[in-house]
Amino acid sequence: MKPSKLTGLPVCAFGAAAAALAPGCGEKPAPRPNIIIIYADDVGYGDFSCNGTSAVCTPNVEKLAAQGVRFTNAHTTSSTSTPARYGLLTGQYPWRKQGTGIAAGDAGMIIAPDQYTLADLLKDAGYATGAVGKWHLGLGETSRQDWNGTISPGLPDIGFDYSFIMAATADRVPCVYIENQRVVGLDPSDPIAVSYVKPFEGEPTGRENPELLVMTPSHGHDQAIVNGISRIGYMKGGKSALWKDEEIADRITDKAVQFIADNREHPFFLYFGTNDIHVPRVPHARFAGKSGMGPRGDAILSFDYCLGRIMRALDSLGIADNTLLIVSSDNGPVVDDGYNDRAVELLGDHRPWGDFRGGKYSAFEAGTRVPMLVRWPGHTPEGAVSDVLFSHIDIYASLGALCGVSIPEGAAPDSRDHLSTLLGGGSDREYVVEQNLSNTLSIIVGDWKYIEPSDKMRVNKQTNTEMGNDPMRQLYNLQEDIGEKRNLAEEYPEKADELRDLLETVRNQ
Ligand code: NG6
Ligand code: CA
Repeated sequence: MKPSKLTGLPVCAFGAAAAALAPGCGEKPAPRPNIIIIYADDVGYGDFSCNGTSAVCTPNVEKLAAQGVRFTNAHTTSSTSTPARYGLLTGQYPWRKQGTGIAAGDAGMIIAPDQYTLADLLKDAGYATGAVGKWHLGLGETSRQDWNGTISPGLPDIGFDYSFIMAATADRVPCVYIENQRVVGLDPSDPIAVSYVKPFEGEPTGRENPELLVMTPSHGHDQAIVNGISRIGYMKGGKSALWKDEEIADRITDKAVQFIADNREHPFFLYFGTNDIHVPRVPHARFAGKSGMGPRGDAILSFDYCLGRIMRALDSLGIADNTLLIVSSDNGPVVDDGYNDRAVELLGDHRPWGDFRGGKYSAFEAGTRVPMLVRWPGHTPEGAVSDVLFSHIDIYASLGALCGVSIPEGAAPDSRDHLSTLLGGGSDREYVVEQNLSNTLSIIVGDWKYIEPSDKMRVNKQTNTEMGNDPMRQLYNLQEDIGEKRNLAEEYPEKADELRDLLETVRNQ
């Protein structure tokens, strides 16, 4: 049982249950704006032109920055997708829960139905709730889902009224859209089968049939072939339901815009996970070749365009002023993430990681310090830059505070209300904890960052990422050394001890 779920409360009904959430006499009612979180995939701090190191112009992100707050010190909880999304939606650090690492496309639900998610919270506050786009948090009970029926448990069990999702990532099977727990466009006479264990007889794979590929893998990604691109995992059937890679951005943005339009009359929460700019990068012909940086740069243009569509939809429906729009990324950037798409060769002066060290997968700043923009007209300052420390883990409690609802005991244990920071104000978080691919933890307190010792891989040679792992403990002063070049742990052992102890305290909480 969820802690205090108000089950059966119709969307936007204000019956007895909603009355229980109402403020007391004399208190100002919570304003209840619409809430949209656009969670980009693998977009680095430096990938947006508003952050100064991008060779790709992102005009819609710039417009958002001019109308709201641009954060320079915002952090996701993890440098990969599944744990970052888990932290965002549950308010619990992912390293507290087993099985929150990068999920296979056939993973069972990683957020248990009895967990009280951000979507549950907002649904109980009377919001219509929707999830569109990349999911990557598992579906069904186990990896033996029936992709041809209703996939259950699913998103309604964790608070989302509506969903139109990709099960995992574009480079993982099944390569189909799932709307409200059912595969879209499936022909029952051509059922889908998925395996992450063994290939299906007679089905070509990237490994065996490279002659069938239009884009070849640089590492991994040599299993099922869909649209001439080999993926992770094996899949058979479902031909009529397969997505077309170059249409993904349009399809999911259409659905996001539709959800907004359908719910314009009452408060809604939309979690929109873009596929851009994750591999395989296959942007629409509108963007192909337009950035001069190959598919990775073109995918950044595609992201920006989709953001523009959402912003225009809010304007044309007349609800932009009543909508809190948060744009960020699940983790930092990677250039070669497994396909030969010339991303490395064409990078030029573009610096996806900004001035930070590392990248996706890493404990260094580029792994988890992500771009973030927040706009709520009349409530966020215009064109402001915030250097205040902020973590995505706090989005949950901050939105709870915004809506004037209390979080049931035991839910969102690591999330704290930093609404004032989210809206561009002060109130520093005392510390931020981050996790890399190897589950090495680091902690930032003020100017200082401590990375715990780790024997794990130091450099991922495939992606060319410095992972931030070192058998020696690391201490950096981010104020003086944002590139994390000088390990000060030996020079300031007491500071290192202090951060280590705080990290242990948080870990054991
Ligand atoms: C890795 C994949 C990478 C990407 C990542 C998940 C290989 C060799 N690499 O295992 O391409 O899919 O998982 O990315 O398979 S994330 O942004 O969803 O976390
Ligand atoms: Ca990602």
